[in-house]
Amino acid sequence: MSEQQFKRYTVTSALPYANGPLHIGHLAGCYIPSDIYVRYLRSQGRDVAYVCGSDEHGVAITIKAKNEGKSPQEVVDHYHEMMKSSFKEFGISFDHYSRTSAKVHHETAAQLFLDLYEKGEFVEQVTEQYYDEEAQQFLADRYIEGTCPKCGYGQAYGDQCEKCGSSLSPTDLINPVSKLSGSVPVLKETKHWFLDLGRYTPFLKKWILEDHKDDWKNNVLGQCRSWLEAGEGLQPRSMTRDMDWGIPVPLKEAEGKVLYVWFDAPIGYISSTKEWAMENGIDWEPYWKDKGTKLVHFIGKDNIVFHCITFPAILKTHGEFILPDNVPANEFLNLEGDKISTSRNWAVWLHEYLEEFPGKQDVLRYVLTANAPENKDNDFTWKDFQARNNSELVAIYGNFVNRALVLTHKYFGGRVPERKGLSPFDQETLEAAHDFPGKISVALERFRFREALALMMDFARLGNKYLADTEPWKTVKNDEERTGTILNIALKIAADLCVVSEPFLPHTAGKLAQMLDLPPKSWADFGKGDFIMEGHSLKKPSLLFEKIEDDQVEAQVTKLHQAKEKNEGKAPLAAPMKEIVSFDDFAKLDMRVVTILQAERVKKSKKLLKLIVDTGLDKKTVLSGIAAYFTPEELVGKQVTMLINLAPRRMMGELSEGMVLMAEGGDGSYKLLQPHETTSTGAQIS
Ligand code: B3M
Ligand code: ZN
Repeated sequence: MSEQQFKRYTVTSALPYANGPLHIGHLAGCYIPSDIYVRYLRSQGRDVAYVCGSDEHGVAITIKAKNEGKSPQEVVDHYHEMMKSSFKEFGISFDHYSRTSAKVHHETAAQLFLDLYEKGEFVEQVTEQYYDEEAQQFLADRYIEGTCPKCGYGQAYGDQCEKCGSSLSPTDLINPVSKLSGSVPVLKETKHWFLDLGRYTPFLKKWILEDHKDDWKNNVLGQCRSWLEAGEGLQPRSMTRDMDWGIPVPLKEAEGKVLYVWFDAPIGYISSTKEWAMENGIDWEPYWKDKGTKLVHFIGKDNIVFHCITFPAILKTHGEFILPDNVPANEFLNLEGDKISTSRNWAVWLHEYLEEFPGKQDVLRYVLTANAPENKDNDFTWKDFQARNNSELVAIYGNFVNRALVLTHKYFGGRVPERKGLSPFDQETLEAAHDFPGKISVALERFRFREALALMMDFARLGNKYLADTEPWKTVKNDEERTGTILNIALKIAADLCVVSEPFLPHTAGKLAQMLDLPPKSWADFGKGDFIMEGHSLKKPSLLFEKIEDDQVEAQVTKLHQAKEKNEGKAPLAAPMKEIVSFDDFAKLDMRVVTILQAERVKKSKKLLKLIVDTGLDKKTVLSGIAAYFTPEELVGKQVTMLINLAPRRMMGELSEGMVLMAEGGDGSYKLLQPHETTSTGAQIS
């Protein structure tokens, strides 16, 4: 379909996980490109719904909550607000920003699951999955860690090894350990609902590899090809999980199970559109169901399989929905030559940037677009940030606009002078100026944002060079009419530039429009006459950009390295403090120095040791989860500390009558607590 034939556009950007603040990698990956695209479409007068929201489900959230000692709800509430405000500050102009905890979303996702269930699209399967007996929980995806069978990396996740990139399933891991309790998980049967992706392969192959081979980006086609043409074919994927955080599976027999986060999250685009439409009294359905709608998903490369394979398979088989017309995924942005990493604190955080470079949102938008990882991974450096600001935004765009306005005020009292008697150079310049909006359009419609931005800057360069070559500050000495023509042409370029730069630099374009006192103009107005006329009065100019000094960027680089060093050298984070207890509650605990008399392994348990201890009052049996750290032999005869009045508990068929006290290091190590010097067995701890 050619561009003009689309009646409307539904544009989405990946729903960011509400488990941390946003950084420049997020902006560069999918939020700036989608915002540029949408601002351009609106300027063309097209009908657009631009939707996004926070992704609030999945293990990404529950693990963060556990690490912070908070509830998942507290985590998502905090980051949802924080992300929403960063997007707003950077001018990301969503029509609607929702969240997957929203009621509409829970209902929409559950309904879609039921629709597929009723059509018989799911394969129900009982499989063995890892279960943590101590935490009494199945261990989904990233709740399990172990050694990668492919490369030997010790901390591979249940779904992926971050070292070698292999995608894994939990049972592939060697020496799996539960991240919840540190215990060795056991296999236990559980039922899940699988989507047999293999069934959709012929359709997906035709739709992606044939129908879209010419309009999708190569990096996206390449990944799709490797999924679709892999030897073993697409494997069935479970669309449900054993977890208590998420959208309950809407089936009676699925109690305690929730929808897989990658089933519900993309449906969040639909729910967000519904919310937007409801709030504005519009019908949401054409935006998802009418063939005249162009659906575009902006994402990062790690989300390609879900947006090009899983979600379209779901939409297609459901039957009522349109499929994406394009999925212009970006590659990754690195920072100062190294992978951006939240855990290593190697990132430029948006909320910090806003504090340190107030009012400079457009500078970051500009640099991240100029260096966008459009076809391959790319690097952000502070030196390049400074150079692009100083030698492009300040020296070309800012300088051109400022000269045109200041000179008009100086020579013509701020009124647009008449254009008379064009020189060949004037004509050439006007023709070139006339061509820019069209060229930029073509690049934008093809998702070539770097190219479009470079053209926008070339347009400013044209204006800047025009003034440098015509030198109105010299002609003014003896030819006022010529000077007027020059400034008229310069102001025409400035007004056009204002409109074409709005998608890229919305804050700047807003200021420029004010200085020019430009009536509301948009892309659709090109070709309908000049935007500002002779005699039009301009407002007072002020500088659009300012130079960034060496010490400012050096401070950023230093900060980055310091944060990283601190992070690498520092002791693992201490667990947060538990609730305050009264002295009376504390006094109820009977803790003693005891002596270990016997120690042996517990059959069928990799974790437990059975200890017989002398408490000074009696002998007690204790089952302790320390088999991974101590041999029975080294324990016998040792004095350790123990809580002796803990209610007895049956474990692996044995009664445990207390608890040996241990110190759990943030690195996962366990140490026994022993008296500094030998003391009498039964000594009370107070
Ligand atoms: N939250 C993953 C991510 O941030 C995920 C995207 C969902 S898009 C529907 O990489
Ligand atoms: Zn590996």
